[in-house]
Amino acid sequence: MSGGIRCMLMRGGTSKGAYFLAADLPDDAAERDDMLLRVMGSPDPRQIDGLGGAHPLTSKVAVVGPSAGGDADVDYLFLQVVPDQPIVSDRQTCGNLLAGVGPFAIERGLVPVGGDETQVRIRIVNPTPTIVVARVQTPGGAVRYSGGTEMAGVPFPAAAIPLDFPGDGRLAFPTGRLVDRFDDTDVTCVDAGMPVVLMRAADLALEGDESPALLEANAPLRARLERIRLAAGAAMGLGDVRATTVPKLTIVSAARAGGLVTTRTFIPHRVHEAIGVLGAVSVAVGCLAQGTIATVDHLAPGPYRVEHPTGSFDVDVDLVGAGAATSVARSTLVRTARKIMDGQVWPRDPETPETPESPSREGTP
Ligand code: NQM
Repeated sequence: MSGGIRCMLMRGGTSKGAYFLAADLPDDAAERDDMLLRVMGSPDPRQIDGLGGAHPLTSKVAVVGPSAGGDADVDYLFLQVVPDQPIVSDRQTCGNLLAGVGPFAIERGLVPVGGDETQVRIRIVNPTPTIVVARVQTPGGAVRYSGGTEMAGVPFPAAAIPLDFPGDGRLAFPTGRLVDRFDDTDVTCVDAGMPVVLMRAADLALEGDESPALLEANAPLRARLERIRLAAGAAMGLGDVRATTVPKLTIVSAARAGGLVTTRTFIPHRVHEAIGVLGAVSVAVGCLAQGTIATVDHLAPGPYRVEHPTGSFDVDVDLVGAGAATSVARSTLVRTARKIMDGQVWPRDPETPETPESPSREGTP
């Protein structure tokens, strides 16, 4: 494929990514991933030769097409393009890019406009199929991006896009236990859409409100967290997670601003400036269930405010069952998204050799 490829660049929640129609990409996954590395400018920590923004949160791809099943309008495949390594991973989804999928599907004519609000039923195909309904504002027959909804981590308000997740009956604690112990640390492994390992800040000799930069600079902490992550990943049924971006690691401590909990999240090596969408749902579930390392007692009804480095994220979630048999009955949250650019992108030539002085690929997703 030597020509340009149709592509829309969008901010989805607190992330940014390239959105493609599935039909515009190679069918073969290996061919597609190789092309996406060349589109995004990987492997290179600066991604200077591509669309990627030199951070995992701005090096993302959404692939959208008509749904294969009858119960959704479109299928959404998320791909994490690792900035500094030649890795494209489909092992996680992204609830932030998900916010842009409804608008993108309408813009590309996959879903007809349905009045002032268009509901788009989206099947998240990776890692486990789940259906979510996005409510997109479409006054006058066109997607409205501007509006007054503020989101921590995005300095400019925009039109709200509520996302409704019906429960799917999946158990939220994949090890079958509410508390596990890895590397002499008590953890809770939870997965309510994003596999996350919860740890108490005090157990890691932290306060819990350290800055992302300070946490990323703490090499002994990072080494310990990686040992915990590898053990937890295997226990959660994710296999060998060395080269994958899941599970995430969230350090929890008491809320500072009247919310549910304070969080700092490794995704899994860089520290999130905020928190992922399904990551926040998983954290909330870990706090609401009794008997985990993060249980918060005496809760008022939701929505629950998950505090993070740049503000907070409101998650509305209802649980069914108790203990290791807990699952999510439903959850709802609100994001915003914005179309930034629509056009064609030119991947670098597959024959282009890397120059010997090109930056080191040492690094992690
Ligand atoms: O948890 C970052 C993000 C995410 C993922 C990450 C996300 C989610 O903020 O649903 O949105 O954890 O890699 O985009």
